[in-house]
Amino acid sequence: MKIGLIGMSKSGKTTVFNSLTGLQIDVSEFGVSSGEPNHGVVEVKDSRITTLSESYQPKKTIYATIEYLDFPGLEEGAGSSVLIKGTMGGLVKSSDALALIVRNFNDEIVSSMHGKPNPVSEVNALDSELIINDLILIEKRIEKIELGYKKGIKDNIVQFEEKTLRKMADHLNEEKPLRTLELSEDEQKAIRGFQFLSLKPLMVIINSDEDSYGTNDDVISQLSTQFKVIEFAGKFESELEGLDEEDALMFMQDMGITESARDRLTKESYDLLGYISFFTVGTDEVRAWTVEKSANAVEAAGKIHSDLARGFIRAECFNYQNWKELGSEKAVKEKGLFRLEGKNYLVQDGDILNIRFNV
Ligand SMILES: Nc1nc2c(ncn2[C@@H]2O[C@H](COP(=O)(O)OP(=O)(O)OP(=O)(O)O)[C@@H](O)[C@H]2O)c(=O)[nH]1
Ligand SMILES: [Mg+2]
Repeated sequence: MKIGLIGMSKSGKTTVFNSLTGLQIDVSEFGVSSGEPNHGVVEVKDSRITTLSESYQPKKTIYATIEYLDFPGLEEGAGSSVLIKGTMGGLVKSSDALALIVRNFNDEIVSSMHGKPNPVSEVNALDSELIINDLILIEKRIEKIELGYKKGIKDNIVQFEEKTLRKMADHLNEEKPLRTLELSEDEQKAIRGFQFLSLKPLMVIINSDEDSYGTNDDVISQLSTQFKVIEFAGKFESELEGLDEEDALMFMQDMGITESARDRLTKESYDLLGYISFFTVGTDEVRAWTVEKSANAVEAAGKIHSDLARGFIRAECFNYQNWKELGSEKAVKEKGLFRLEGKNYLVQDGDILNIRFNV
């Protein structure tokens, strides 16, 4: 899973990135960060995998991972941002979800250059950037389609695409992001080749300072009508990284933070994207896999290897929760909770699967 951290200049993206990844990339009030985005991969420390691993004692234990990309800040000014162009644009577009980091901390120098913090207007400005990006993309495509019409290239498929794009443009022209537009299955198919930014799953991270953390309900409830919103104390949390676990926990408790930024964002990301985890276990390897909530057994098998999907016969299946409660695979079988599932079985969070397949 790949999450892109985007936001206005100096909103604390790199600070939050450091708290998520444990890296220590330089942050400063000055200067424009440019060039490549920062990149970090974090294991999802699912306690279920840890417990399974303690029991099966495998040679390898493999957690799921989340990849974070920390992008340079956007400067205000419609559609001019580096985010949207070139390789950087490609990377933003390849993210599964975007986390919008907005400034909600007092820093005199940053405020003198970028104005006082105003999370709500910052979110709106950013959403507008995404909207404009998509409008430009659509206009370019429509121009191309029209050029094609002049050359006599006009079939039902391209006409339907044009109609869909115009419907989307109307929505965007009302300053509404594409994530709020309903599209039929056919319409979704017609635009599958494009990567629209305002269509991407998006969450808002309010980056508050230590003093105001936990007292921003007004802002949070305003934004929550449109977005999934999380509050972080970015700088505070990035400074916990150097401490040992006990001290870090104590500082967090003092602040009323019950879970690390990393754990919270992980949960919210799975939730936002509608992802669940299933596991494979054995003496060789205990491993977590990530699939969409609607995935069936064949799709889950395909995550492991395409051969397993192609030759799929049945999935042996039991659930982590039952295993944990009953204590062993044997006990799960005795209770009749060890099942054989077919292709169309909808995989559940915490399922432990073994795919039977033909080679
Ligand atoms: N008090 C306080 N300061 C913060 C917080 N987050 C970031 N800062 C400060 O704000 C400045 C900018 O932080 P960065 O993390 O570099 O911000 P950025 O969004 O990555 O900046 P660009 O990449 O240049 O857009 C630094 O001086 C940080 O120490 C925070 O939560 N509280
Ligand atoms: Mg930065």
